[in-house]
Amino acid sequence: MDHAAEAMRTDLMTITRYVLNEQSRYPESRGDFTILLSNIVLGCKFVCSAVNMAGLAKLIGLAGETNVQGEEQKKLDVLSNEVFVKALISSGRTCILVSEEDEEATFVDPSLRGKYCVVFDPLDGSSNIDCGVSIGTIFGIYMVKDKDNATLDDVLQPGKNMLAAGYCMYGSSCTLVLSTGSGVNGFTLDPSLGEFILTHPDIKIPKKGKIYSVNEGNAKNWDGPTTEYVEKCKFPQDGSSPKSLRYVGSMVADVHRTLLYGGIFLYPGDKKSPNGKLRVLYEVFPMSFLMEQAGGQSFTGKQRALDLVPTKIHERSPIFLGSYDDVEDVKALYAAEESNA
Ligand code: AFP
Repeated sequence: MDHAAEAMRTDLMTITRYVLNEQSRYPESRGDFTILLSNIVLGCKFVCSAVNMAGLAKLIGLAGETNVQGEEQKKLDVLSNEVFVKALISSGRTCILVSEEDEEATFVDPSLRGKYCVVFDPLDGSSNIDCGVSIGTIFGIYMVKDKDNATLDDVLQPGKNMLAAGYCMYGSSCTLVLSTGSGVNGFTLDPSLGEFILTHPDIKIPKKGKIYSVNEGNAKNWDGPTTEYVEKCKFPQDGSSPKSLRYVGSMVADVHRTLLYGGIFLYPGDKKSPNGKLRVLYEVFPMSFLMEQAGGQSFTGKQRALDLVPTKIHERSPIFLGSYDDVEDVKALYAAEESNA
């Protein structure tokens, strides 16, 4: 028997243990972040189990149907939002919540307030639920300046001010990818234990990739640099092989693949939607934070994505993120366009 291997296999690094280890590096820490994170993890486990049941939705009445008992059931994205909002408020560690599902930010009752602001999309890619494609939850965490005088400005901050960001992907397995500002780690839910176990330590994105990921159906409205970049992916002029195209249409799945295999994910602005489709606070920022922490880059077409200062909670921005060299190529095309203007 290989005792060393056996010891590794039985020495499980759960996400809670990982965060507690991180916390012990800061003697002044009182465990607030660990408590907040365990409530986020609870929300992810709930959504994971609900998503796994989605195929049975017609039978048991999930997804806005009436179930066999004649009760109205909530749609999965609405249900997921309620679970996250309640878990976050009851943690006693949050002050402001911004959810993709809610038009207004939620200011937590002063008696339950803590120091963190959480921006999140409880179920991103929800139009994919009915066909069983991977979907996910995306979140970012800021620190409030003064919890007794919290204002929207506490969340309208550049992404570089986030303390932590992550996503949970509900796919063939349930994977939570997290960065607390010192690298990126991936944890996979072991359903028999009900625990997220560290399976992808210290994720680094390849410096250059072989895959591009974009909704090419929008190509007729793209600007010059995007059109030129995608053309170069298909017909490279430097002797390299063309890149492969992969596009799920579910940001968490497309970004997860990009993070692990390398390449670039783009949702550019176009003539119809100059700011693209994706939301700054709970899509662009958390994914950009993770990309940078994994050694990649994220660019809006004008600037580093994490430097953007949002003025509205549901603001959108074009986004190009992924392997360092691939994003560098996009930046060069935008710089060339600007110098020709
Ligand atoms: P849904 O939540 O409506 O499915 O949108 C998902 C999403 O916001 C993001 O996850 C995808 O990357 C992007 O939209 C896909 O958009 P297109 O369908 O326009 O390609």
